[in-house]
Amino acid sequence: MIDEKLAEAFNDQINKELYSEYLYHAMKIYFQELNLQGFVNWFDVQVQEERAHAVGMINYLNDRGGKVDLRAIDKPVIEGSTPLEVFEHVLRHEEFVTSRINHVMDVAEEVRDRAAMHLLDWYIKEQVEEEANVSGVLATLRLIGDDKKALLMLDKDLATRTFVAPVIG
Ligand code: OFO
Repeated sequence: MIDEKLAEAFNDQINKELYSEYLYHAMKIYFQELNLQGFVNWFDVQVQEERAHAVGMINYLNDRGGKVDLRAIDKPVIEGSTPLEVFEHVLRHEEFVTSRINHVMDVAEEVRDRAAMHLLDWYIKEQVEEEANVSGVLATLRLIGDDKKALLMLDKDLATRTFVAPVIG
């Protein structure tokens, strides 16, 4: 049976992952309105990944005999009004999520739950990848500046991203 304090940390993180899904849905709609279909695809993959992250924790908590407590998801608010600013927001958000996953790991260490630490190792590695992915797009957007042609080339590139269901744990 999982420690109650750790179960609470997981429940809080499940809410954060579902919020991420919701936020990226809002950003997907932002790019739909700009008719940048490659960006739409990039966020669609992001939405699916966040759902998988949440479900991974829900299933884990359930397997460990913890009570899954789904909470209200905040209204997503996009900070910024240009593609560059939106991606700056994505990076800030992922850095925040990384800090929250680290917090769940801190609790797992405190209650000496080795099985949970093993699972959380996967999430910590995943956050490294998340931040690297976003930083890559952000760097290109900074190079692009106001060049519309270059923006359309990036859009084409982002259209090739595909969702691969993660094997969590
Ligand atoms: Fe779940 O990694 Fe992004 O937020």
